[in-house]
Amino acid sequence: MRQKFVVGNWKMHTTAAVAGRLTQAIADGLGSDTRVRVVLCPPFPYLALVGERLKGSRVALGAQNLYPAADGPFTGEVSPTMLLDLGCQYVILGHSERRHTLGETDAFIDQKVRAALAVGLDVILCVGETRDQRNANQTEAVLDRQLGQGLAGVTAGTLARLSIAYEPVWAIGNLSHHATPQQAQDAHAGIRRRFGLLFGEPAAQALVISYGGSVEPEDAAALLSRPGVDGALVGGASLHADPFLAIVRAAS
Ligand code: G2H
Repeated sequence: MRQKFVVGNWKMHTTAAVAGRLTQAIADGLGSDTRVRVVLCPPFPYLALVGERLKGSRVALGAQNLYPAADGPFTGEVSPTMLLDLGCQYVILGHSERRHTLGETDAFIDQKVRAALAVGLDVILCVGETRDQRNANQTEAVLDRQLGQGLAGVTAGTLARLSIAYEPVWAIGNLSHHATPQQAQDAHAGIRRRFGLLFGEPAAQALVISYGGSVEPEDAAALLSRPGVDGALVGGASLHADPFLAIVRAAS
């Protein structure tokens, strides 16, 4: 039985004041309920502040990115151990905004996954096809490629610290075009099949696969009740406590 997983990805939003208030409201709203694993991923500058507010709560801290080196002349970048120092347990890697807006390749994402796992961070690896790729029936091929290359550095010993987020690019931040529960279920089944080929059936059955792409409280229950949809990676709706808490409740 896979525990449901809900992650708030704040992207490049909030201020210090808003981040503090939002964290407090979410931690208070969740109380001691541990049915769903919950993670907040604020922007880098607010990690310490959010981590401080999360102390004693059941919510874990995650980052939205890292640079795959221990240290060195990488101006503006943040290393895996710096994230650990700040109290992060999780890191989101391969998000489509980094793939498509910032030009990250599968090979670079592979390096990041290896670097994160090597220091003990839990990785949330995002995969997903564009609208054109879906229309050209390339969804499966794209997901296979992103998984094959993104998971090249994953070993049996690190499998338990990995989850996948299926985020169809055409559904992100696009309330009029989110994936239907059936589309999510089908894609998740394909990801789990592929994962089974790479790591074996028991690992595939244990793998947590979340859906991301304009998840809102109104559609969360329908998505999260589908077989194989184990969680939600939530962007816009995680920027206010009430909708985010409603999504967590829908996952319970
Ligand atoms: C997809 C998601 C969170 P949103 O990017 O990663 O954001 O829910 O705003 O589409």
